[in-house]
Amino acid sequence: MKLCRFQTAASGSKVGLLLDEAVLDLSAEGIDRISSLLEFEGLMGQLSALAKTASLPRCALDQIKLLSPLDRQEVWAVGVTYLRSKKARMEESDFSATAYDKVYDADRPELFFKALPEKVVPTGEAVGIRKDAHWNVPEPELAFVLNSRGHLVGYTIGNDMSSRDIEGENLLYLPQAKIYDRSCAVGPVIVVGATETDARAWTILLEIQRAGEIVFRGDTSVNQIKRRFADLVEYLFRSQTFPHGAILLTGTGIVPPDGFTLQPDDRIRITISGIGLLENHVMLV
Ligand code: DO4
Ligand code: MG
Repeated sequence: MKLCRFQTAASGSKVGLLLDEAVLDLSAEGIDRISSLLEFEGLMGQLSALAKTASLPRCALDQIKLLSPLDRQEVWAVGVTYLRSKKARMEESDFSATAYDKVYDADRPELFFKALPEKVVPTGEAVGIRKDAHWNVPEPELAFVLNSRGHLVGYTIGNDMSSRDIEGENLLYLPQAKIYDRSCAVGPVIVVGATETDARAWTILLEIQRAGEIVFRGDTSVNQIKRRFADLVEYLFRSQTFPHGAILLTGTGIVPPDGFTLQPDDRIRITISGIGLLENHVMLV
């Protein structure tokens, strides 16, 4: 089952169930917030029943614009969950290298705040690269969708845009490397009903296009994530409540070569095999 937020030319934001050829408009059932829907007990059963409700309005896919599939959830991220990320972080920094080495093997993961929901960029809109950075990359990541009880109720795709020169200069600059205008994209949909075993079989593919040419292509498997999904969620919810749930980006396992940096107008295409495609172009912010 795929959930989304969308709008039409005539409407504000709505919650929908994405079918092959159309979106079922769940607002006709009084469902107007995706974060509230994700709180339902027996979510899959409820969605299956809604999918069979013939009276629900359908909107053709070419008549809607997809919004990011979150409304009130904070976005957090976990870092250094793939060996590839640990190596890249150690290479880009000098005196902070041991911190990355240690956190990769530590019980406690690296967790950091990434974005407020209203700052998240949906598929089709521009992500940002900072004007004061000269080494910028996308980080294509599986994202957990968590309700307020800390239940992993779905999966989506996240792009943890990052300025590698800023994070490499000094670990204390990490918030500036990670949090700025348009630094986080999430979407296009939330997949409900997949297990950790299903998700670990998925592939993540990153393609970057410049003037119509592919300038970087890389892939990884979700199964390369070193930590158990439940452990990541447990640490995020330790001593912290999320009244509207949260989105957790789970780290990157794809890092372009060191000579590569994003440029304005590049197109970033992130595909996760069980979810779909998150596509954004790049602008200076
Ligand atoms: O420690 C820096 C951030 C790492 C990160 O964002 C990742 O591994 O995806
Ligand atoms: Mg990341």
